[in-house]
Amino acid sequence: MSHSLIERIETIIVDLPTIRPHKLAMHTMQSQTLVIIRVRCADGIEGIGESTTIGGLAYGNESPESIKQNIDSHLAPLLIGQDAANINACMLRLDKAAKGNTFAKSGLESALLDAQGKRLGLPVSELLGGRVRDSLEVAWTLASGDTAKDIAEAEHMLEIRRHRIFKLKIGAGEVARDLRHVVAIKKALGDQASVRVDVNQAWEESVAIRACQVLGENGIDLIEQPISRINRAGQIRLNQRSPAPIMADESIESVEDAFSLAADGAASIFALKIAKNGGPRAVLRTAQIAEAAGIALYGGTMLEGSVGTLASAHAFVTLNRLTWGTELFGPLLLTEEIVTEAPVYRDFQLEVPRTPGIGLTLDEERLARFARK
Ligand code: MUC
Ligand code: MG
Repeated sequence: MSHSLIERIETIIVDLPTIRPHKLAMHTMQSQTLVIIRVRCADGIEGIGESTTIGGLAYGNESPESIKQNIDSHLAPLLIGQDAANINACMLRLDKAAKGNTFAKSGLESALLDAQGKRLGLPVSELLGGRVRDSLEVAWTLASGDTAKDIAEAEHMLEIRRHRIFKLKIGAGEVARDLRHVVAIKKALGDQASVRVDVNQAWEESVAIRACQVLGENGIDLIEQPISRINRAGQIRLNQRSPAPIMADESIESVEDAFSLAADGAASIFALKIAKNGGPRAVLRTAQIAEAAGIALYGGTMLEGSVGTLASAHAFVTLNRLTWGTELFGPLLLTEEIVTEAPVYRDFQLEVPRTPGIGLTLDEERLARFARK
């Protein structure tokens, strides 16, 4: 009888303050809510994972509350009594019984990987086949909504050598104003920085055609999800016309989505997100599809806290080419930590721990303080 049987799964909703409001096309975040998952095994090992989204139901199909409920009522009972060391069998069991729910599955898969890493004394990156780097370039999102504030924030980040890639969240306002905002920031930063935009699906194709042209002509390096994920034909046309490369983000809600986008030629870059694929192992399947299709890679985020961020990072350090870097800055947007030692950001990079599992320990006192009552 295996000692690594799963005995207990706990889900905890945690509400944390952010350093400033974070303005996206569909929602302005005033705080962030994490779902922390603890998987307790018979051998005394506990794996931790995180399932986090943005703005309740504003961004994806799952909210923190639905993630917790679906794990507690449907997914956890399927795993209790199963062997935590067989992650394949555990995840197949979930996929067989539950459609979608990739955010919830991602947190569970992360926790199983963390537990197995701790059991074997290996970092998650090594369970995923081995890392080819120890750190990842990390972009910062400028999303205060104010041009002058965003320029000052970017200059500060360059000065302290924390970020040299900046992503601007646009699409909520009038297009001409958004374009002026982006061009002003690129002009102010010049060649010291890579400036990119994320429209979060807000434009219609008729608007995006001109806007992508202006962005490309003004030195913007990358345009993320300019139009709706539903408009596949429009995405294909834009990918052919835009002078700046188009990245698919919301268009990828599963590994199967990634395959059909690649087959259609609807983007030249994929944003990889563990939450949208069903975990750190699942996201690597999307990466393999992209690699085979000649599509470049970017390590995306759902603005997770430290646990979800490092779970993503362990997957991303195994990739051969991560041409567009990552945006794993979630912990830096939060004013409070729930782990004993925060991830280290240095010299434009996030360092990925070599300690067993994900490499983090929950701070019980802080977790209790910020857990939703
Ligand atoms: C998104 O759409 O990419 C990632 C960074 C950020 O500021 O928002 C997220 C979500
Ligand atoms: Mg995006």
